[in-house]
Amino acid sequence: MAKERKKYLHVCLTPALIDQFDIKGAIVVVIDVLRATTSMCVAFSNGAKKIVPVAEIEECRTYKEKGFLIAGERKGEQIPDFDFGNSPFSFMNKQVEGANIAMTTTNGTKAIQMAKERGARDVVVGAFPNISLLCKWLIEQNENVCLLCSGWQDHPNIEDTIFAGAVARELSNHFYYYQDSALMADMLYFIANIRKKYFMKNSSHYNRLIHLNLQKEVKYCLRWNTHEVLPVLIGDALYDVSNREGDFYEIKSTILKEQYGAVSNHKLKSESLKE
Ligand code: 3SL
Repeated sequence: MAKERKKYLHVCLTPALIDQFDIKGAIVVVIDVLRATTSMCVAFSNGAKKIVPVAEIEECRTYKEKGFLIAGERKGEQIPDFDFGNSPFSFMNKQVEGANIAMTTTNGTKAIQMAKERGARDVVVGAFPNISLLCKWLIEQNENVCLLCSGWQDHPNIEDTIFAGAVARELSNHFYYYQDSALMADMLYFIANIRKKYFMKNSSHYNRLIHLNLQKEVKYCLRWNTHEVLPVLIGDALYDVSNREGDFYEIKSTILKEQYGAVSNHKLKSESLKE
């Protein structure tokens, strides 16, 4: 019997490069370590029902009338009149339990939308709090993977690249590195492990957040495996699929049925079996 080919692992260092990769049918992991994808993990771990990632502020605001809590940040600061900004600590809150949340951030939510629009099979959220569970799930899926670093306004950044490198290292026995960017991320992670403080302290977004007096948040975002959650985009919202019963396609179909109600089976099939 022919040996099955290993799947590819891409690392896309910034959303500006996304069209260099064929992500149709692949799993895209959106990474925004400081702080969007970390905050999403925290929100789910505190019981959020779903999170709708929205690129623009105005669109996010419209969700308030639909009974959602709205969260958003620009330049690191909470958007006035929103319920939350983008602090992981703000989602450690009773209000979050069972809540529907709409969220807009400078880079993270935009990257999620971009991956979806380009026909990814699945879009999943990655950050240090859920790194091990994420890697385990990616290995089980046996599908091409693209690690999409949100970066900062279309520029690569150190923290997302280091995280991509940590994931790449963990997956390296199971996947082919597709481009040098995967190897670059892997090497940066290796070097950063030796000089952790040097890399973080010289990163632009670290310094942006430190100027906003957010040292504690940065420290929190860099802790590994603090939240066993796996937020996956299903239809228009992220759901934590980590503790749902059944196989992944069953979970997707159930959630899509909830979203679309009695819409045609055809629609359901085309969404849930997108491969
Ligand atoms: O860019 C983003 O999506 C945010 O995570 C940036 S911030 O950390 O909230 O400034």
